[in-house]
Amino acid sequence: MGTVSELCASSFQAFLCPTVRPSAAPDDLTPEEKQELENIRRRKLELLEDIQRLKDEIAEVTSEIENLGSTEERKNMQRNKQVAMGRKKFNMDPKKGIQFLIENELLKNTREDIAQFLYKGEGLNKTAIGDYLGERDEFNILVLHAFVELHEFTDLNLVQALRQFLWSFRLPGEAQKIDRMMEAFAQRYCQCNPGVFQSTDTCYILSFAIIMLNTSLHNPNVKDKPTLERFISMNRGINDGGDLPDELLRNLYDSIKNEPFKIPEDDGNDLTHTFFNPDREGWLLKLGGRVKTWKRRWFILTDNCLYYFEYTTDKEPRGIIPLENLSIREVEDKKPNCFELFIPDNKDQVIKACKTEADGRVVEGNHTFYRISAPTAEEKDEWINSIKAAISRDPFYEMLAARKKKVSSMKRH
Ligand code: 4IP
Repeated sequence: MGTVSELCASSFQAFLCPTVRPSAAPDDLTPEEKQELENIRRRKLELLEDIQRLKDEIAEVTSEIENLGSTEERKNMQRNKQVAMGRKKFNMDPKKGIQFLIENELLKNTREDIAQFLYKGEGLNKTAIGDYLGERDEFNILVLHAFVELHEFTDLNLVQALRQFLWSFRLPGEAQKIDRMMEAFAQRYCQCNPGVFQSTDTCYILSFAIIMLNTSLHNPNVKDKPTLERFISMNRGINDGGDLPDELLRNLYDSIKNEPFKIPEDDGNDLTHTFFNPDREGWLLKLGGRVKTWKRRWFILTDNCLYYFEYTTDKEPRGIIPLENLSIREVEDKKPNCFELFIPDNKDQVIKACKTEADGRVVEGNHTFYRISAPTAEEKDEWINSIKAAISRDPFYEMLAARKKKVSSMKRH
């Protein structure tokens, strides 16, 4: 005969392993013992029912979780697809792309969220980012400021900050846009580094001096590479009438000299290549003004003027042609690879220029057009492009010049 505890143990075993049937109650049990055994059996059944219920519940919850997972996954996939579509749209038309993302609740219509999206820039074309940030629209300007504020420039020197900034999007070619963006940059830099410059204008002008230095030092077309001394002297008086420390300028100069700016989507047509510095030099043939003789002259394109020299080593040019108000076109001539500088809509007017007479006197030129022949078709194209870039009158030069004048004329207190 099993004891109650033995019976309990076998019941417990049955409870753990329900397929094992407990043995039947022996006949020689007292009524109390029988009752107790009965209670245990009932309890066991109840527990088994509980377990089954729990199992069912677990199965139900698991299946719910599984279903939930797959809907969540589906939703995520759908969302990712839409984000990818939004990015594509943005790259084709930034405004439409942003609108699409907002309409599909993938982006909040706040300057902070949009700025963050552009700053992360995942899958976005940097030219498109630049276009969006450069827009004149009031909201875009707010986004631009939020975007610039996402950059951390604290304790960076100006070149390091510019490297970071100019890599986060591609500067658009339009003067007003560049002005707005560089103004926002200068403000942010000064905010992160108080006390480095006297004013935002100083930071703005020096930023451009650095961009131009980058071009002059690294563009193979520029033969005359500025020295540190020239860079320092070019930036005299820009700190609200005072000079910036030589040490600071030296560090910036060395940094650019050792490593040029990295420009996004660099197709060689970036502002740092052509916009600021279309300079070029080389041998060309030039037709005389009154007397139509061809002369081989060494031409230098710089400061929006064409200078020509008899020899490369000459200090004084034989002639200077300011390019302002002139146009350029290709022309056919007996000489190969010809192009011509002329005044649009006025073929009889003499071009404002100066030349040196045989006796050394500097006089006004006599040309109504300057016809020039390049040694090769390729050089002709390069000259035309460089001259075009130089003569496309850009208000940006004026804006920059005005700012420079302002900070140079300020008296420091
Ligand atoms: C001269 O011809 C040269 O071509 C000059 O070129 C030119 O002046 C003169 O133009 C032209 O008469 P000759 O040397 O045969 O006399 P450069 O000054 O390069 O020597 P430009 O104005 O082209 O410099 P006119 O306009 O002075 O005739």
